[in-house]
Parts: sequence; C-alpha cells; structure tokens
Amino acid sequence: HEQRSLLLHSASRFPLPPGVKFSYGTAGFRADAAMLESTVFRVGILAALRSIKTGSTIGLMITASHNKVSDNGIKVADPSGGMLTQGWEPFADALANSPDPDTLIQLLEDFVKEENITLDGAPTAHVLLGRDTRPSGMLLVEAAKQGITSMMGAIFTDMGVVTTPQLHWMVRAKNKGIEASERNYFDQLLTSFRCLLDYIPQGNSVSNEDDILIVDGADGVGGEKIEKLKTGLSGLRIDVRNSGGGELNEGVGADFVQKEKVVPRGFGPADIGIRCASLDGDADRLVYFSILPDGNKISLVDGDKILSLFALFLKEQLSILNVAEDGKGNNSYQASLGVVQTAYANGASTDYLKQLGLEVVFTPTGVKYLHEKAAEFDIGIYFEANGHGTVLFSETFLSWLDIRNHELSSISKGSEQQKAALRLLATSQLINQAVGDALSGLLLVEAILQHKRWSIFRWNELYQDLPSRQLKVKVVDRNAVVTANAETVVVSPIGVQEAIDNETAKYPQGRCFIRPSGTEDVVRVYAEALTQESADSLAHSVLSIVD
Ligand code: 16G
Ligand code: ZN
Repeated sequence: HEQRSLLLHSASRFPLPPGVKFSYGTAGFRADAAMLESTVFRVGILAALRSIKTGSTIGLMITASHNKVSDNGIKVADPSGGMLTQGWEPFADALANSPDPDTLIQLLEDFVKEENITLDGAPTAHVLLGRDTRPSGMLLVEAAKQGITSMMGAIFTDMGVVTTPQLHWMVRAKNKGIEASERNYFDQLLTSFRCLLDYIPQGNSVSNEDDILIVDGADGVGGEKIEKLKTGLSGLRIDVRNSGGGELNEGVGADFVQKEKVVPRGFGPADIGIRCASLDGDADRLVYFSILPDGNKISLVDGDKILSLFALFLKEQLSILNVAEDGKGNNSYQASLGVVQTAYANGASTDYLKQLGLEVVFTPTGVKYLHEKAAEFDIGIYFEANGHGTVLFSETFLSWLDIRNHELSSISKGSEQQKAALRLLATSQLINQAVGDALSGLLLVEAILQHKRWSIFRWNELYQDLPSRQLKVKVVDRNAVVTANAETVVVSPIGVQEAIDNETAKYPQGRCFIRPSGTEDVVRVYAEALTQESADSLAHSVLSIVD
C-alpha cells in the first residue's frame, strides 16, 4: 500500500555501497563517512520504528567520536536516553546490509510482524537528531531525515551540532516531560554545580584566583559547548584550547592523551603545574592530566581515578547522611553503592576501591554493559579507563532522599546531614543519568576538588597506577577470539589462555588479557606488571601468541 511505495521510492535513492559489511558494534555503525549514507538512511527507518514501538521519543546521533575526521558513524538512543536495546541490534545489522529495496521492505515487514508493531491507524513517531562537528555530518543528517520520514507519521527534530551526551540527555528529558533544549541542559548543570559549591564545608570555600583549569576540546564539539557553558558559570575558571580551529582528534583529545601519554597539541612547558583536562571528539569521554617537567610527557589521571574520586565523595556523603540524630539509625536507608569497571581498569584502582569497602563488579568493554550493571545499585558508578562513565541514582533512592531532605529541613535545617542530602541530590542532577558526559563529569570533578581542597596532585596520589601496555594486532579473523568472564579469559581458540597464563606467571603482579576490538579489525592486548619494562615485555610475548 501507500507506506510500501513510499519506502520503495526513498530506499531506491540510497543504494548499498558494494563490498562492505556493516555491523552495529559497541558504539553503533562506524565507517568511512563516504560509505555511510545508506546506513544512516536505514537507521532513520529503524529509529522511527523504535519510536512507534515504544511510544516515546528516540535519538539518533551522527558521530565517530574519537576516530579520524574522515570517519563518521550513527547510533540510536533509546527512550531512557541509554543505548539501543541489544535485542534490536541483529535487526539493525540486517537492515544496514540488505542488498536492495525489495529485500529491505521484506525485512521490515517481517520485523514489524515479529515485534507486533502496529502500522495501521495513525502511528506517530518522533526522533531527535544530533551530529558532531564532522563536515560529513550535514549530508548524513539529511539521509537520516529521509529515513525517518519514509515511515508514515514519523517526524524529527534536528538539534543541530550537539555533544553525544547532550543528545542522550535531551531524549531522556523529552520522555520525562521536561523541556529538552540545550538551554535546559546547561541550566541543570549550572544550578547543580552551584549547589555543590554552596555546600562546601566551612573554611574550604576560599577559591584561589590563580586556580585555572585548561581544557583540550579535541577540536570537536566539546570546546564550543564549554565556551557556552562558561557564560553562566561562576566559581570556576576554565581556559579552552583546541575548540575547533585545528583538525578533529588529530594529536588532541582524550583518546590520544590516554593512549599516548603525551601533551596534546596546543599544550607545552608553559602549562607545567596546571590542572588540565581532555575531552574526546563528541565529548563523552574525559581524562585529566598534568604536564611533567620535560614539558612533553604527562601524568595521566584517567577514568579509573575519576571513578575513585566520585566513589570516595559519594561514600562520604552517604555515611554523613546515615548518622541519625537519635543515634539509633532512625530513618537511615541502606543505600547500595557499587562500582563497575572493565578489565582495562588499572589493578591499583580496583585494589583501592575494594579497600574503601566498595563492591566492585566487572563487565565486558562497552558502555551498554557497564551502564546496565550500574543501574542495579542505588548509586552505581561506572567508568572505563578511557574516561567514559557516569553515576546512576535509582528512583527509589532519589525519592527517599527527597523526603529525607524535607524532614531534615524541618528538624535540623543546615545540619551536616541535610547538607549531605543536598549534595547527593545535586550530584544526581549534575551527572548525566543517560550516558557518560565529559561536561557534567568535569563539573563534578571540579566541585569535589574544591570541596576537598585538593589539587590534581593530591587527587592523583589516591593510589599509584601499575605500569601497563596496550598493543593491537591485525589477524585474519578477530572473531575467532572468544572471551568469557568480562573478557578476562579466552575460551577459544583452545590453548591460548593457557599460553597467556604461562607468560603472565613469569611477572610479579602480572595481569594480561586479549579481546577482539568492537570498533576496529584487530585483537587487543593489555598487560600490567610491576615495572614498565615487564608490562611491555609481557604484552609483546602475548602478542606473539596471537599473531
Ligand atoms: C566504543 C565504546 C567504548 C569502548 C570502545 C572500545 C560506547 C559508547 N563506546 O567506543 O565504551 O571503550 O568502543 O573500543 O559503548 P574497542 O572495542 O575497539 O577496544
Ligand atoms: Zn566519544
């Protein structure tokens, strides 16, 4: 009928490029931008269907994050603002690879039936679109619009150039009935940051005029957004570099800084001693660093250390809150606080977190796995070492906290307990509940450092990272490597794990694992040991097992 001919007509304008196979990996579809028009068109259709199915607004973000400027990608945000439900990934794969319009339509018809999606009557769908600063984004966003509107009843709102976490935040806000504009996003961040500064313990609030944070914006979208944020910001001085003048992600950004451990472009000896932070190209990753005396190497403060700082602060606030007035623990709520890491987490961070008495859980690499696990706690903190992470608060806990805050404000207004409640509430507002967000993460780090009157050096001393080495190797079929136990054990090919174990046993405090990359055609090797030499040597010997 009508829908069918509409789809046939538009699909014929987006032919599949020959000889490529698309896969909805850990972070959606990613490829050379020139290959992606048909994929983005098809994901537009998928988003519209997902919106019809869920009765909610869905998000589509066009970005290739930290990858080079000639790449691009597309991923879907579900109604909660989180990643697309994993159950739809096989459909996304099939859709992206269907060879011609007829096959495509057949596939859609089958899927609609299988998922019980009703297209009769007057279905409605709404998709929020966003893109990063890549030049190819403009063309691709048009393809997405064509895909969305080839489903009858589907409309879109183009949010323009936004960070990935902004788009996820907007989807979440929209579905909660909150206004989902950029202004609202900034207002929420600024208000909750201000609140955290207002409740800094007496005597700690003297801010040093010379104290400045320098942010490397990766020449992506993050820098320009921080510039906007700054116009409403007080209590923090930020200097932004690499905010779009140079080439995106080239010698700049969180991925570069974390992997290479050298200063990004635009930084140098003049910045020694200053607190610096780096975002990635779409501003969903954040790492800190300070420049070493040689003016080129850096001391890295990675995602694990951001996680540790958050964990320490939140644990402290919880324990202040739980000391009841009557000493009997009245009205205390045993909130569960847990942290989620991947095998890439530095072993020293895991030891530190366990010493704090926290529950540490491991998942495979990829935000969707960490996020899901963190959502099982009242306060769940997750971070990948690469700087992607956030803190999730359960609805139950937030409701209790809200009530408790009201109680406290009548029985002990201004007490330490009430301040702790307010700090926790402000943190839940500041830190993005949809996905890891470099901007909100940065403000939370800054608020906690001021709260504790800590320098970046004091923070970095929480524990000493074990030396580590990451290598990668191209193999014929990376998917021949199958892992288990959050990627720490190779189950196939047989014998590989035993060989890794034998190598690892030669090094004191050695730890090593391999896994197939979800974003590149390689197998990755990670090794950790007491010295840099042994970490390097362990990584290389394990590499030769794989190679
Ligand atoms: C993607 C993931 C990131 C992960 C990285 C690993 C999301 C949004 N992003 O960028 O979390 O660390 O892939 O890449 O899930 P790899 O599989 O190539 O090592
Ligand atoms: Zn990113």
